[in-house]
Amino acid sequence: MHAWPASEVPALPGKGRDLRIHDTATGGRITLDPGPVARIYVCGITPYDATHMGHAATYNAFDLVQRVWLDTKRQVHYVQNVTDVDDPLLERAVRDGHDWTELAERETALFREDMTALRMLPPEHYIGAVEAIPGIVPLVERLLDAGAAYELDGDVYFSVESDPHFGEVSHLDAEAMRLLSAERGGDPKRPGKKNPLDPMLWMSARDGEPSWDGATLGRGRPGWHIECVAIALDHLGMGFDVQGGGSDLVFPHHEMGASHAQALTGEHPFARAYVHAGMVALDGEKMSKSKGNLVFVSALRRDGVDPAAIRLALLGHHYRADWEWTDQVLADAVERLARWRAAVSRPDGLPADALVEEVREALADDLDTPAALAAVDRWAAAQSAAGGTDEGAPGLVSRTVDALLGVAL
Ligand code: 5CA
Ligand code: ZN
Repeated sequence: MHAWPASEVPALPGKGRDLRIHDTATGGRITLDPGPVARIYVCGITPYDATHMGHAATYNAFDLVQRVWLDTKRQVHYVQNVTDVDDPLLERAVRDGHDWTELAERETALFREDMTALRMLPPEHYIGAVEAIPGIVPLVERLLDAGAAYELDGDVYFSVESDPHFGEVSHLDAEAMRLLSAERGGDPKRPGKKNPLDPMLWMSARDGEPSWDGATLGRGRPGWHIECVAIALDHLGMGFDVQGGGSDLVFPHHEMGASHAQALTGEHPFARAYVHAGMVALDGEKMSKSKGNLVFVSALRRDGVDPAAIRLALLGHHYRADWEWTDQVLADAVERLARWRAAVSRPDGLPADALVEEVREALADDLDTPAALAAVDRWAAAQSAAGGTDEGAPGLVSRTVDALLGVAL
């Protein structure tokens, strides 16, 4: 499917730094060393409701990863999926009496608008689960042939024991895995499974639900993890640089995805770094479509909030932190945006070469956006207090904030 229009990324003088980022699998910070073309896969939305601030915060983090890479003069090969058929989407469509395809199309269209407004760079390949099905079926057949999958009453399950590296993304113990599996789309209690954690690869057609031709698998629809594996392997191959998503995807989604890919190819690792954003909460609970405690990007836009202020509100928190959305968070961002705009709209100003390097260094240091914002705050405060004579400075600051933080002043 099509993605959304790309906003221009201004080129800055000099060159950015290599990104040091926290990798969930190793539990520490690693320096990414992509080649001339960096490869990133970011898990996309399940389009049954509008983009909320939690989604926006997660996509903001991975947009910054790309902006740092672009600043090192690399190309970026970026792939994102849309889980446009899955249980929660079908359940919502039934609950509201909507056609599931129309629901998915409508919410995906709104997501594109939100991403465009927030100046998130679009993926080169934006792929829906439904359009990936012809590529998923042969992968499931291969896993069956290799003995890494088995059939249970017409459904096909992946055997976690087939991957010697299973567990190396999340490092959770079996009990924690069982609890999270039950919470996040798995079925650990289903009788007949070889291991309660084994996830479904192919679900045979159910009455009243959509299904597709699965060749030797029979009619059905794909499991969730194999969807992202098929899309990532097709467009990026093994050993790509970053797989990204929120921390609720560490287990089972990213653990299972890594195992599927490793069992399929005999290679390790699937991704060189697994990077996870913290959870945004509202009223003390994780913002989630299933709970309904949501602040939507589109609703704020409709209320006339400048998308640049929304983006600054996200940037004010470290991407790995769990944080709470409040009216005050937005009010602070609106006020900061006004201060920055006033500072860059003076005809000349304080030299900003050092600021460019400070912002670069902050982002290269595990995307430390609070430090990057503090550096711009300092320049803006000094500029407002004293001003300067460097004619190029305001333009350089606004290009820096645009190129590295995605905020148009
Ligand atoms: N379609 C799958 C991924 S393949 C999915 O998780 N979709 S989602 O719509 O539920 O979430 C999209 C992205 O937003 C995921 O990376 C998820 O981790 C992230 N996300 C969801 N809720 C929050 C939240 N409250 N805070 C931060 N990120 C969140
Ligand atoms: Zn995914």
